[in-house]
Amino acid sequence: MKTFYTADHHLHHSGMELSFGRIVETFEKPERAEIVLRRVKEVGLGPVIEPAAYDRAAIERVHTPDYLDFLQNVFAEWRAAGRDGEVWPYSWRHRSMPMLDAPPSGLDARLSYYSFDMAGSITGTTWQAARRAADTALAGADAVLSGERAAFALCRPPGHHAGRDFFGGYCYLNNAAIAAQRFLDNGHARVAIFDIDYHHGNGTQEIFYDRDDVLLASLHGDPDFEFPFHLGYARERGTGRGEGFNLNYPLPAGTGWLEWQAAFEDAHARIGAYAPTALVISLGVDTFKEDPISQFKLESEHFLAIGRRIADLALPTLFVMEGGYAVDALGVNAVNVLQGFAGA
Ligand code: Q9C
Ligand code: ZN
Repeated sequence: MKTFYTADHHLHHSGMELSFGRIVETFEKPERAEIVLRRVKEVGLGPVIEPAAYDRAAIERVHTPDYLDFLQNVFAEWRAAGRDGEVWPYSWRHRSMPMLDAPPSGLDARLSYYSFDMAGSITGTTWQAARRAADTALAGADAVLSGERAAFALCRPPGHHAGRDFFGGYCYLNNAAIAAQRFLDNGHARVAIFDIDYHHGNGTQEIFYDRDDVLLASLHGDPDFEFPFHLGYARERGTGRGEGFNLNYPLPAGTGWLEWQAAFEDAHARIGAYAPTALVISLGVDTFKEDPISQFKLESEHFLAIGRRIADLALPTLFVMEGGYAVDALGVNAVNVLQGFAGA
C-alpha cells in the first residue's frame, strides 16, 4: 500500500493546550506523524510518496472561500494588531445569543465565528501545513482513482472536526471530506466515509448532512460526556435528501472491544447495503486503551481485526489519518489497521 506523507506537517505545531484546567503540551504534536511514518517503513508497508501541490479549487469543493481566506490571513492580521504568540479564539456563541449569518468584522469576533473551541491555535504556518495535509488526502484519493486497491494518507493536522467554515478539535481542513468529494468529482456516484476515530466527526457530519451521495458512519464517545459534545447523537440521521445517510454510534465511556465491535459490525453492514463504489476511512486510533485523552479500551491486536473487516467490504479504500495520542503505540496501532487490510 502506498503511503502519502510530507514533512510539511511540521509547519503546524500549537505549543500548548488547556487540558482539564492545566496548560499542557498539546497532544496533537508533530512527533505523531513521525511515529506512524517510522512504523510504515519498519514493516515495509510500501512506498512513501510526497504529495503534489493541488489548486485551492479542490479544497473549495468542501470549504467556503471566505473561511479559506480567513485561515490564510488571520495570523498576519494578528501580528498587525500588535499581538505576539499564536492566534487563539477564546469565546463562542452561546444558545442565548443570536446566530450570525455573515462573518462579523472584528478580529476576535471573526475568530469566534470561524471556530468552535480552542483545542489548537493558528500559527504563522498552520495554513501551509493544513493545505499540505489536504494535498496528502487528495494525492491518496488520486492514487485510488488511478487503480490502487487502497492508499494511506498520513495527514497531519487531522481533519474530521473541521466543517465547511470552521476549525476546532485540532482540525483546520477536513482531509477526509476533501478526499470523498474528490472521488465524487471523478466518476464515483456514492462514497462512504467510515469514521472510527474516538471522537465524533462533527465537521464531516456538517459537510454532508443534507446529501445522499455520501454515507457517513461514525463510532465515538457519546456526546453526552465526550468532546465535541452537542453533536453525534444517534437521532442525527441527516436532513432532506440526506435523511438516513448519517449514522451515529455513540458509545459509553469504558467501551471495550466487544461492544465497539458490535457497533462496528452494524455500521459495516449498513455501509455494504449502501453499495458505495469508494470508501474513505477516518482513521483515528484514539480508541486505544492507553490513549491519554480518550476512554475506550481497544488493544493493539484489535486494530488488525478492524483492517481485515474493512477489507471485506471489497471497495477501493483511502485511509486518512485522524487522531491517536498514545505516542508509544500510535505507529503500531495505525499501521496494524493497514496491515490487517493489506493481508486480508
Ligand atoms: N483535555 C481528534 O482526535 N480536546 N481530535 C482534548 C483534552 C480536543 C480530538 C481535551 C480533542 C480533539 C482529531
Ligand atoms: Zn479523535
